[in-house]
Amino acid sequence: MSSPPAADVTAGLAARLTDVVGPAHVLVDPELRAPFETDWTRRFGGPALLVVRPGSTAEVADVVRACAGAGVGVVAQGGNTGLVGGGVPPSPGRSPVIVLSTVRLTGLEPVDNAAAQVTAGAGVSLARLHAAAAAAGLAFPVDLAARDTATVGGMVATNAGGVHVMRYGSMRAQVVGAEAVLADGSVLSRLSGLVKDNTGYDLSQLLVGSEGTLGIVTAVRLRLVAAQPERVVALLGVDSTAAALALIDVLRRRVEGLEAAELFFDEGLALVREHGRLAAPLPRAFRAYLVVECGGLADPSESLFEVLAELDVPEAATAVATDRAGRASLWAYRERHTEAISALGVPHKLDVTLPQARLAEFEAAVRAVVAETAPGSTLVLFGHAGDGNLHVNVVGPPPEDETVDEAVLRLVAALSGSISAEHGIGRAKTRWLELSRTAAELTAMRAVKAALDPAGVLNPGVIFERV
Ligand code: FAD
Ligand code: 2HG
Ligand code: ZN
Repeated sequence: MSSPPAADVTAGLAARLTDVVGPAHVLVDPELRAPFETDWTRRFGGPALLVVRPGSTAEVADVVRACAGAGVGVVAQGGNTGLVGGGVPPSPGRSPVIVLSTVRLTGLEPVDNAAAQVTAGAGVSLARLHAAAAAAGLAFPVDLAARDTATVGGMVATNAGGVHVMRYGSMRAQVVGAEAVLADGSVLSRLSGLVKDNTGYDLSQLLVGSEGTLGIVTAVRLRLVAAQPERVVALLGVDSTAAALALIDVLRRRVEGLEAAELFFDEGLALVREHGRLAAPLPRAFRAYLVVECGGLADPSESLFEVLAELDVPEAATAVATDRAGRASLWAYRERHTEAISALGVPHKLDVTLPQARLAEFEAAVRAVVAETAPGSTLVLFGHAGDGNLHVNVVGPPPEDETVDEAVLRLVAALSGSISAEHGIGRAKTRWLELSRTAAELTAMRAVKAALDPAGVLNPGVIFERV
């Protein structure tokens, strides 16, 4: 993008956008803009010329056209729960942008029972989608702790994962089609719900994981699954990551309806307990903990208990719940890690995947690397062990000091992992993209970006520092 526009460009753009969406939905006042300008972690953000809240796909298209014409970038924002700074403006002094909030794109069509699908506006929250699917006797299988605020559009744009990937896949696996506005204001609409449709490139899937850099998603057609009303959650104490992985290996093969296998450690548990004033989950302490969940049409707990008994998992290492409240209280020990860490300070978040067989090796190595590169900091590890995905959180180094980030991501690359499992590259990891992508892949990715957004209007500085 060109150099920063003069104040009259902002005023002109505000007037033009007011014509499109009405005065109530163009926010120029710094106080009104503020919540849209800083990310959830408080580590990323910067000023937007203004925030605009279009109410329809046609309005989104007009907004994008007006911004492209004025040489101003567009940062799409849903629930602003993203953890890599992709949904907020860049730090001051970068190319000028506006924030396009999808908060008004909340249309939710009735569930199509014949197809087991639903069409949702980009601004629909995950919790609302869950409720709509449940009311129709179905389920939307992606779940994550930010469910009340994270939006369908943001989840598609980041290819969100969450706690059920091992059974149902990530967001990508649920997307049948999408509607989106491209950088030139044209509209792609693939919402008919055809499951089989081999008519060339799958443009809807291209948008999945594109983090607002290829198009503004305005609506999505999503696959639903059979509800699994009978559920059991077990919190299991184990002595090491290797023991946790060995347990997952058996559960995956022997237990019906295994949906989640989530790992955390004693230091994370202590933090969560203190933050949430929670009692100890088990009669004695362990080095590591696994939360597993199974769902089925019939009660899956017998199958789980049988395997745990065969494996001689002691009673003192097992807490189990089948009722809704009990299940939620066991999940709280895992789900509340993110908020407990944020209460300590602004975290460095490194969301990484390793080949499953190297996860235990990584756990030991990352502890050593963090101790060496960020001495005195607090390290909290947890994550989706069933997918080889660990969340490395380091609190202590100032937000702009990237020494520990660099060291951890280089370790991940050396162990053949990925520097982003589920949160994306955003603004946080652009420097290290080549650790996980070959030169040929980067050239192809840049070619896609250049073809769809040659002027770099959509989310400049996200995924690629420069196109
Ligand atoms: P935002 O934060 O608003 O935006 C995220 C990215 O998507 C940005 O690049 C933005 O530009 C782009 N974007 C947003 N809307 C659109 C749109 N309509 N069109 C195009 N681009 C768009 N993530 C996981 O994967 N798994 C988890 O388990 C998980 N748990 C979390 C728990 C907590 C407590 C928190 C705070 C976050 C968690 N996250 C998790 C991260 C976050 O919730 C997801 O990344 C989610 O997909 C972001 O949705 P959002 O609507 O908040 O998007
Ligand atoms: C989770 O799995 C989220 O809870 C957040 O992906 C991870 O806070 C984090 O690092
Ligand atoms: Zn996660």
